[in-house]
Formats: sequence, structure tokens, C-alpha cells
Amino acid sequence: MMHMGFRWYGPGQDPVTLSQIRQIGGMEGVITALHEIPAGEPWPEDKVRERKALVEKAGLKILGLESINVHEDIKYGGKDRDRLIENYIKSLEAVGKCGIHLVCYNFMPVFDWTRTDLAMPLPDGSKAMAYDGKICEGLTATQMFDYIAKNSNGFEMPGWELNRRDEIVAEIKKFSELTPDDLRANYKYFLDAIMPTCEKYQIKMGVHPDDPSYDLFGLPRICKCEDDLVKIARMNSSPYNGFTLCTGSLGSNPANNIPKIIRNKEIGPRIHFAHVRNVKHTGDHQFHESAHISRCGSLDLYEIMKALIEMGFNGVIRPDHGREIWDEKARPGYGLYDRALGAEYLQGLEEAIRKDKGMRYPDEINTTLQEL
Ligand code: DNO
Repeated sequence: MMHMGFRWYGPGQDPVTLSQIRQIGGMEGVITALHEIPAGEPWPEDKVRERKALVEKAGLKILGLESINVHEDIKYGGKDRDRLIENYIKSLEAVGKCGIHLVCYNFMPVFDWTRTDLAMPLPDGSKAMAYDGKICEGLTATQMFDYIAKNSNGFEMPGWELNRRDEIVAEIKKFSELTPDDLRANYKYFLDAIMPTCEKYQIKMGVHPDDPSYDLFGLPRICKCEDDLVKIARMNSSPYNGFTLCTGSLGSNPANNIPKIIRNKEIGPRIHFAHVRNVKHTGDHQFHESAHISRCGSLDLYEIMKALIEMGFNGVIRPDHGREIWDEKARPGYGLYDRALGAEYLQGLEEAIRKDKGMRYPDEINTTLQEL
């Protein structure tokens, strides 16, 4: 059985509370992070323990961490990378000692996900995040910052923080000199260095795909499609080297057949974490996020869940970006309501698919966590 979780940013960082999350049917735990610790600095074990105690006091578990961010110098292969990798390993040791066995991260240079609208009104009165390549694909990074400053309604996308504008523009310039193969070599160097620690503490690493799944701002991006994922799987043979299957990110490119990616024998067994959501394609390099339900978007979530189940996925799953509904004010994509609806829908699909196949589907939750 999959283990349903909910992303929670942490105390003081998330308007959604642990007690609200606890009340969502079937919810086993949260996926959280020490967002206050900058990339490159080691996570202290006592802080991880403190977060764990807080979550457990609310009757939930920490199912995974999202993210322990990889410092840009590691991605770039800069002169400080060995020290930064040492710090990453210290973080892994700290979380391993606290009994946490799943870490999500990404290897996207400079920024995380990119959208051109954080609150696009949909016909039903909800608002969703949207992307339109026509708006940003011809822009320089500086122009993109100007666009964000005018259009983000005060919210920020990770990596596009307005107060880091000069630094980020310089980073983009630096990274655009790297080829995808250079970036892959730096990635392999990182994986080879951390995998012994992941094995020692049984920490499954799930790399998050690039979002959206195409090239942007002249940067090398190496986690966009099935071939990229296979290359990553081959970089280090440890079973702890794996993926966060993010359907919305991979699904931003209609050329990505997600059930086929899941069924790829080099990828499927390495899926350690699933972010499952829907997107609606509205044109070339143009989409908006939608309700999770298959018919609300362009992805067939039934086929995706079926492929996961047939590949034996028993890991942590979470609903992903929700729309802004019922006048909720929250972090873009991370409100309570629409994600809660998504969690219920995904569990409905799982129950139906499993029962249809005569597979075991426990009536009680919190009984199978030892499988993790
Ligand atoms: C978007 C998230 C990503 C993800 C990181 C992992 O909402 O799925 O920000 O957490 O890419 O490092």
C-alpha cells in the first residue's frame, strides 16, 4: 500500500496546521524540511529530532524530507564542492540517525519550478498556477525578474526570490556555460559521494524532475524525460539512487508518457516518492495546473496510479499543487483544501485498483509503515 503524506513547510512557515493535516482521511504523515537552513549548511541532528517530535505529537509521522537542497556549487562543480558535499553527508547522517528514510531533492541549476502566473482564474472560480512559454521563453533572466516583480502578487517562486536578483542573474550566466554532460558529470560525482551514507542509513534519494520539463533560460536541464531518468539511474547502481516521480512536472511536456516512464524497468523500481497531480495542456509550452481528477486535466491519473501499483510501488505519495479554492490564502499550490481533495481522490483510485486486482488493501492506516 502507498503511504499518503502531505507537504508541510514547518512551524511559522505554513498557514496549514498539523492538526488540519491529521484530519484528512487516510493521512499518515508529512513531508517537511528545515527551510530555515540554507543550502550548503549541515542540518543539525537536534533540529531534525525537534521537528520529528513536533510532528509526532500531532499524531503524524515524518514520511520524508523535501528538500535537502543541493548547493549550486555542487551542481556547478565549483571549487568548494567537496566541503559542501561533506555538509550534505552530515545532513544525511543526522536524518538517518533520526530514522527518516526518504529525501527529495533536485539537480536543477539555479531555480526550482517556474510559472508565469501563480493565480490564473479558471472558469469554475478557482485559481491555478500556469505557465506560458510565450511569455518567458524569449526573456533574459533579468527581464523574467521584472515580469515576476509585476505579476506574482507578492508571492515568490523558489529560486526566483526578488532580493537575490543580481546573484541569480550571475548564476544563470555561469551555468549556461555548462553542457548537459558537464552537469551530468557533476551529478554523478555527487551521487557517488553520498550513496555510501544513504546505504548505511537506508535513505532513499528521490530526485525531482525539472519543472517544466523543457529547457529554459539557456540552462542545462538533465531530468526532463524518460531518457534523462535512465541516464540518472545508470549513474550510480545503488538502489537508493532513485526518483521522485512528479507527474505534473514530467506531464508539463505532452511528449512524456508517464505510465510508460513508470513501467520502464530501469526507472520504476527506483521510484521512491510520488508527487501526483494533474495539468491541463492549453498549447505548445503552455499549461495550467488543474484539479487532480483525470477529466479536469490532460493526464490520466487512473493509468498513472495503475502503473505505480503494477510496478509494486509501496512508497510515499503525496497530492501535489492544488488550485486556490474556497477563498483560501496559502502558499501558491500548497493550500489545504484542493490538496486534501486530491489526497482523497488518489486513495480512492488506489483502493479501487487494488481491490479490482484482488490485492491487499488494509482497512486501517498506520499499520504498514514498517514496510517503508
Ligand atoms: C514544487 C515541488 C518542488 C520540489 C523540489 C525538490 O512544488 O515539487 O519544489 O520540492 O524540486 O527539490
